Amino acid sequence: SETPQKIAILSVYDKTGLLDLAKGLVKQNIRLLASGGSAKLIREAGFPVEDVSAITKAPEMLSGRVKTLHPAVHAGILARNLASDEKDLAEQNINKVDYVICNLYPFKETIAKVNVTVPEAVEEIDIGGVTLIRAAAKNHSRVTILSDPEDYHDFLQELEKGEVTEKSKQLYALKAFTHTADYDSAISDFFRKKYAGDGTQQLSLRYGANPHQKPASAFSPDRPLPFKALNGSPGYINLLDALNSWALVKELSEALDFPAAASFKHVSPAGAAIGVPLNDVEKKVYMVEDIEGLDSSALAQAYARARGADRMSSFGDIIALSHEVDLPTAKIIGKEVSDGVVAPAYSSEALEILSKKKGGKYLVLQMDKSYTPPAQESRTIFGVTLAQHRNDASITPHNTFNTIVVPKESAPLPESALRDMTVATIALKFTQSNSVCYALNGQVIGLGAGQQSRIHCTRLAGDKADNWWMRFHTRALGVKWKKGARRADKSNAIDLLCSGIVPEAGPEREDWEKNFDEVPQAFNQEERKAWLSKMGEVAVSSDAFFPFTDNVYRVARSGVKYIAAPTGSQNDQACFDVAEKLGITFVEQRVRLFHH
Ligand code: 93A
Repeated sequence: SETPQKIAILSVYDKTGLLDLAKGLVKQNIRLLASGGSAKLIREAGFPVEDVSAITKAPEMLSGRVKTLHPAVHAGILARNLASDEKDLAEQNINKVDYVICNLYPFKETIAKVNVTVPEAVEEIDIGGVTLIRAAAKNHSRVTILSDPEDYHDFLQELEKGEVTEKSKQLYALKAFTHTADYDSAISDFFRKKYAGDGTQQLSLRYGANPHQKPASAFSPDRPLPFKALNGSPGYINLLDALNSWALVKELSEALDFPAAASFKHVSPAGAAIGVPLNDVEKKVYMVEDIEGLDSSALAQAYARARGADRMSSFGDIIALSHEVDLPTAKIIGKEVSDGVVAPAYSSEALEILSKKKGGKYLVLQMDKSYTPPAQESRTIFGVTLAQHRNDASITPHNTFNTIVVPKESAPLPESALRDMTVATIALKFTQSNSVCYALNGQVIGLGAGQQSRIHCTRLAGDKADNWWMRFHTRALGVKWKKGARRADKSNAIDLLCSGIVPEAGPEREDWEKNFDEVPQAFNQEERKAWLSKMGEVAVSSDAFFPFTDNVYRVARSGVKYIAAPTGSQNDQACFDVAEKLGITFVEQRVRLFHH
């Protein structure tokens, strides 16, 4: 039997290239059916074309809202080369459609106009076109869908040679699906801003990472945002810090079944801790001796430790707290320079104190405690989308640190070591890589982030741990401050003293001396060495393996007794040997924890 005449349906908003395409189709003896405007243009150019209504036997209605939506069109497109489909078509006297050419109403262009109203936007939501495109794309094993005028030329060339290849049909279908997906996300973006842009699902941000990066926003495409601003409004980097630090304290608190706190800066922790009770010396070093109710709040003690670890880095932090914020915790925060806090709840007195900070602009975020992020996460770098499974590896004291490599005949690890390895390792999971973390007493004492070389990281973190320990030296504890010295100035002055870089003579020295009533004597090498040699029982964790033994030698100088690290380096054995020689227990931690 004679092959039936092929049919093309044309319905395009963007009429670029339409006449050349019509000409090429007619040349191949293809029957053209088109919607109102498309048909008119083709007809006026002198090519044979019928209105879609010729097959639907129904007029375009509702001012064009219904043009191509009809079984005669969609059964013609969707029918397969199956006997049952053929039978259905024959019964209804419908012909198969072979080519669909369609592009959509200009929704994006319309909403880009200033002050566009919802009714104006609504009129530009294409229904029939999307249906044409999706139907044809669905049936791409038989039907060709052209949704981009750029493709007309190549399509016609293929057609002149015979038929459109399978591969081309697949690529046109892929483009079609992408086109409708992009179109639909523009529509949902528009309505999310209109109907849930009050922070429930969409939040406008002042700017992105930098003030010139506008516009900026945070949104959740498929559900409400998991946080609410109770005070202040978050910036882009605030949210990077808040979401990462919240994840950290949630995990840490669950892993050790204790309230946890973190102090974040530039998307890495400056400190993180659980609320191990503080002794009087610690209270002094962490500048919390005068906080009422401190001893009865594990959360406050956790934050005192997180903030106290590296006071320099914590200046202007974003704080995460695992439990409802109470008065003692709010009182500590009230004294510090900080940008914001995220927690699952706030007592009313705590919220009152926090809301007054920074002239009333202090950021207070309430996090939905039960929120679990989707398994898949993605982001765009230089226009390219990267997608991965979220890092949901679980780190727990009793499952993660079971493999003791050296010493061979090791006693079980003390609970305190397991706790500190857990603190250090969970902190690393949320630290920009490379990262190395030293921990003691349930808190981070030194963390090196974002170094390209591991040994630099190990040194940086170790130097911070040393500095932390020097702050417990009687001379540092006994410093006589000038009356009225501010907390931040004290932290800076102590840092110079404890890092062993007290300025010699000159204006910097004079500035430093201004902080004191009695200028403390700088530590000499022997004093430092003697005091640092008293540091012990420290745990260190690394986000990836130690490539060289230098790391093991370095950690040993900062009181490390326990190393938790992934293995896989060519120098594994050499690292184990050095650890053993130095009396360090080396625990294999099987999960690599790069974070970027
Ligand atoms: O309002 S619609 O969603 N209803 C329809 O049935 C329909 N069919 C095609 N819009 C519809 N279209 C769209 O009309 C196409 O996607 C295309 O953008 C436009 C082409 O209209 P015309 O051929 O009248 O210029």
